[in-house]
Amino acid sequence: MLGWFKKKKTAEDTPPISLQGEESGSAGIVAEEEQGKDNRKGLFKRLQERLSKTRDSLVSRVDNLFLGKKQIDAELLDELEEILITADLGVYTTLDLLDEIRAKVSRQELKDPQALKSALKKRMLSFFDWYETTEMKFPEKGPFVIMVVGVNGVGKTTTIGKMANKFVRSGRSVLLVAADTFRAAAIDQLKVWGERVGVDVVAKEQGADPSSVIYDAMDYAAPRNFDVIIIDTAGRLHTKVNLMEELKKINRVINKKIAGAPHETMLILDATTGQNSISQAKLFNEAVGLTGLVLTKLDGTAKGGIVVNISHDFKIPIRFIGIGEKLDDLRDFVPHEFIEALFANGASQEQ
Ligand SMILES: Nc1nc2c(ncn2[C@@H]2O[C@H](COP(=O)(O)OP(=O)(O)OP(=O)(O)O)[C@@H](O)[C@H]2O)c(=O)[nH]1
Ligand SMILES: [Mg+2]
Repeated sequence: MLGWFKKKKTAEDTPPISLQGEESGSAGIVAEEEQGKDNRKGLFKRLQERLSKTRDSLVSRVDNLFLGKKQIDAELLDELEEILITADLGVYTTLDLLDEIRAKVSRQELKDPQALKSALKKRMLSFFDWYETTEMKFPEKGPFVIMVVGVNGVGKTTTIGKMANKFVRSGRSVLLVAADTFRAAAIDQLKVWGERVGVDVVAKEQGADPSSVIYDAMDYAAPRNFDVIIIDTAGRLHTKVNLMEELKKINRVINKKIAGAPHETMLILDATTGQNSISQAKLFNEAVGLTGLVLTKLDGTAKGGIVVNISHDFKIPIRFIGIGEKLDDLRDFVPHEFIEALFANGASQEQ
């Protein structure tokens, strides 16, 4: 099985590069040879730090629930419910989580805060059980085409830059396509990312038909054997029917040029918008059939519980999470690492 972001030469039988392929600390990109266990620890620590707002609003508050209390009673469970909803786990996910907790409490299986936190963590993790088979794979032949969609300002272009960087560092050649022709600044922004990462960008003038940019890009790509083509699209409100129709058209054009493409239709969601991202995921999925999600800005929000909520409500894999504005602030989403980082400062450390 071909792993994702794997060095081409080590393509078979090794786990995906995932977090090991990233840089640590603020010094920027470091040589891959220096990366090992220590680096992994550093990366985990950074993830933990970047999720601190959510941890404070969720796990630390759960800890505080027990101050001055010796047992788990109905009042405490009501408070827990409120905490989970406030951290944006959503009503249904929260109820689902608490159903099991309540049953365990009534069976006297949960008697102290430790046990309760541990049960919460396990149950949250179980919402990601279906993740086993979701790894992205390159097509047998031709480029892997990713179309990136989302509402305005969620971090599409930034995520594309960071993703391109990941691909390049894992030995892939990348082409970026500026199909967001709505603003001149959007085109320039993608070009800047292209320069930064050292990859080609196909762009036309502001106001050009996005589909025509895609035609040009595919013609440009055809003789050049790119491994990955990433298409930036204009931010659009998920509730605007005509804009969603435009996306469908772009989709058709891509498919006409490369059969089976786009292989990945990736929705970028801004985690700070909390529950609104649920309706964004729903409507974009209905319009263009999503194959992957990215949750950005997890560093700036106490509402990181949305990650758990999304996985509970949609069986669309979260490919990456954004935990900052820098090039290396895009992480592969690894459910157990995420949950572990959320709970890491608390006393509950077991899996
Ligand atoms: N803190 C933080 N900021 C982020 C993250 N991802 C993106 N941003 C910031 O979010 C802002 C918007 O990012 P863009 O990439 O321009 O968003 P966009 O979706 O392309 O926006 P439009 O093209 O206008 O729809 C920028 O200031 C980014 O630096 C993240 O993971 N964390
Ligand atoms: Mg953009």
